[in-house]
This record gives sequence, C-alpha cells and structure tokens, in this order.
Amino acid sequence: MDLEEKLKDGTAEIAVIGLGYVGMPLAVEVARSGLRTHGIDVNQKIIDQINKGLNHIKDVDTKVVEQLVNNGSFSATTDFSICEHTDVISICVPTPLNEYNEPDLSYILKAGESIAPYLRKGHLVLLESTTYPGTTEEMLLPILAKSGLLVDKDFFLAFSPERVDPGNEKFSTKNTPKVVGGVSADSTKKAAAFYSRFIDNVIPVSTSKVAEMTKLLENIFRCVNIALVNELALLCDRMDIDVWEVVEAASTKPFGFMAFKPGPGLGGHCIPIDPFYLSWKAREYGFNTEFIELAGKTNRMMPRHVISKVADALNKDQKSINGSSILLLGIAYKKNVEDLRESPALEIAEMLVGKGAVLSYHDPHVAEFELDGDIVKSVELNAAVLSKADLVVIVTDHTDVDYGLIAEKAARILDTRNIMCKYKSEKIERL
Ligand code: SAJ
Repeated sequence: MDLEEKLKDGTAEIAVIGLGYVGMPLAVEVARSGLRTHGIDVNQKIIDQINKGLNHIKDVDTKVVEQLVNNGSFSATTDFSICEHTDVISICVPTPLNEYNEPDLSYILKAGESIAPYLRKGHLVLLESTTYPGTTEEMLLPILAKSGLLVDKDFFLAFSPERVDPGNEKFSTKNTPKVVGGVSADSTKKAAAFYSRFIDNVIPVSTSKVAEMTKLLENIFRCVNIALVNELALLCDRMDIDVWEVVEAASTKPFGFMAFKPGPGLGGHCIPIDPFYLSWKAREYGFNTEFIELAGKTNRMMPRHVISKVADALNKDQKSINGSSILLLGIAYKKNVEDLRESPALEIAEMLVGKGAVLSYHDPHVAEFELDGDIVKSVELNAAVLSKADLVVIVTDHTDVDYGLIAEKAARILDTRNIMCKYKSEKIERL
C-alpha cells in the first residue's frame, strides 16, 4: 500500500529523529493521531525516561506521554534500524553554529547517514531543522541517494520548518500552520498528506528551498526587529526618552506595526543563530546580508549596555559594581522557559563577577548554572535576600515571581524588561 493509504487507514508508522523541543512535541502529536511512532535519539537517558512514560520537554504534557507509551503508540530507541519498519522519517536535530560562526550541519548529515542503510521504497523523509536554502536538496538528498534509491521513483523528501515557540501556551504543534516544500511535487504532496493527519493547517509551497527560506525569513524578521528596538533603546537612553513609553504608544497603531521590546540581549538557540545560516550561504552568491550582520552586532551590544546601566544605578547610591551585592532575577533566555542557551544573562553575570560584584541569582525555572567553572544555585526570593542586595537586576521577566515583594524590599532595581512598569518608584531604573 502507498503512504497515503497507510495514513488513511492508520497503519503508517513514523520515526522522529531528535527528541528535543521540536521532535518530542511532534512525536507526541503524531502518536496522538493514532500512528505508531518511534522516537530516535542518541541520548540513552532520554530514551530510558520516555520508555518509562516520563517526559523531559516542558511544553509537552507528561500525562500524555505516559498514556501513549502505555498504550504502545509511542516508544523510543537509539537504534536507527527501526526506520526500516516505518513509512515516514522526520529529522528534528540541532543546527548550531560552529566556533567560526558558520553553519554546523553535522547533526543533519549524521542523521542522513544513519537513515540511508534502512531507506526503502515508499519512504517519506522530512527535514524540520532550521537551515539554509539548499540543504535538503544539495546536502541531504545525496546522502540518502547513496542507498541506490531514487527520489520520487523510490522515496520522497521534503523540508518543513518547525515553528515551536517555547513557553507559548496558545500555539502548539497541532494548531500552528505548517509550511511544507518537497524536492519534487510528489514529495510535497506526500509530506502535506502526512502533516494534514495531525496538524490543522498545512501550507504546501513549490520547493524545499522556498520552505527553508520561509523559516529563515520568520526568524530574521524577529532578529532584525528586536535589534531595531534595541538600537532605539540605546539612543533613547542618551536622549532621556522613555523607550518603553515610545513602544507602547507606537503599539496603538492598528495597522502596519508590530511591537518588539528592548531587552538585555538576544537568547535562545534559534533567533541569535538561524540568521547566520543565511548570511553564510549568501556569501556563496557574492551577496552581503547587511541587515542580519548589523542586527547581530546591535543585539550583541545589549549585555554591555546593561552593565553600564548597572554602574549608573549603583552610582546613585555612591556605590561601585566592585564589592556591591547584586541579585540577578532570571537567568533563562526568555520568560517562563528553563533554557539557558545563548542567554544574555550568562554574559551579564560573567561581566559583573569580572568587575568584582558579589553575585547571586533567583530563577524559578533554573535551579543552578555554571559560572566561571563554579556551580551557582538559585537563591530563594524573600525579604532577607532582597534587603541584602545593593541592586536587583531583572534580566528575565518570568511570570511566577513576586514583583510586589521586590518593589517593597529591594533598595534599588534595574528592570531590563519593564516587567515592573506598574510600580512607580524612584528606586526602579529601566533600560
Ligand atoms: N526578545 C526581545 N524582544 C522581543 C522579543 C524577544 O528581546 O520583543 C528576546 C527574547 O527575550 C529572547 C530572544 O529575543 O532572548 C528570542 O525570543 P523569541 O521568543 O523570539 O525566540 P525563541 O527562540 O524562544 O522562539 C522563537 C519562536 N518565537 C516566536 O515566534 C515568538 C519562533 O521564532 C520560532 O518558532 C522558534 O524561535 C524557532 O525554533 O525558530
């Protein structure tokens, strides 16, 4: 039977490679739609946890994982040979930058090499990892073709960008529209049929390159607009204009404007990284992506700007950073997540310690982290801790924090997220 028929009668089996913040929600949604799903990951600990019905991804409901594992719809393994018994293989592995700030496709290529020996007639292979246009067709397809099978004749291949927003309670894998573009029309059709089984709205596009570029536009749009408002924050600081009030006022425009907020810098493993996949590829075409480079430079300036604001705030109390006790509020890269990757708070912490601050932090989502080789643990947020601090620096605006207590007990506050906008007090400084 061909894939569409197996999808219709629910006998299709799916492999999801990479069980992180993209692969795990995807695998759970596929299994919930009634298709037998096999998670594949190189991390044996994750595999063992899942097979006990446990879950390591915050945005996934552990009860659902337990149910799916118990009823046999979902299981995990490190063994790629399971691909031989599946009809669809989805690759959701990381696409980081290497130490030269260049794309590191090693995880994608390794996944392709691991699949190729088990590729068989009728297989649909999907790449979901954010990457530069051309990766699916120019890098992954040749590896799969080593099997001797031919695309379209034997197997199908498409790219479909993930659109997972960590911590977003409104949009999940199921109700977020899904763009899909194949290396051929038939591949697009097969991929659209697969996703339509468990995603409400599937958007086919003409090629895998269009789908790859679509994702990059989405993330570059965010990176550039965040940089724009960060640059404005730097200028407003000099002009003594309240940038938060400016953004709020501009947000009243009912059309043609989308609000972004200044912040302490750009974190996460997508927005600071994905744009440089395109700027790297563009050089192959003799093209400089100026907006991306400038946005990167501006966003990278923000942690240092926070340090200068810390010095200004302490100065008001005739104090220096050196020797002052500073409490960082939030260390994760954005609110209500536990992820530290590329978090600007890490750079801010390092710089403050480097300048002699006596640093502590509170983050309800991050119990500890490594700072200059030492493990630092999150302190409890209470009156004693707050009154001991010369300055409280809000770096991540987690929802589950008692900002009233901070307003009452802290001697001075630097709020880099404007989360304390409703508290009017001389002791609250902002970006
Ligand atoms: N940030 C600002 N100002 C803003 C918005 C964000 O400073 O106005 C900062 C955040 O604090 C964070 C960084 O930018 O440090 C990135 O935040 P983000 O929410 O844009 O990025 P991610 O990586 O958590 O999630 C994004 C998704 N976000 C949204 O669409 C809202 C989406 O772009 C992608 O689906 C996802 O990255 C991905 O995997 O590419």
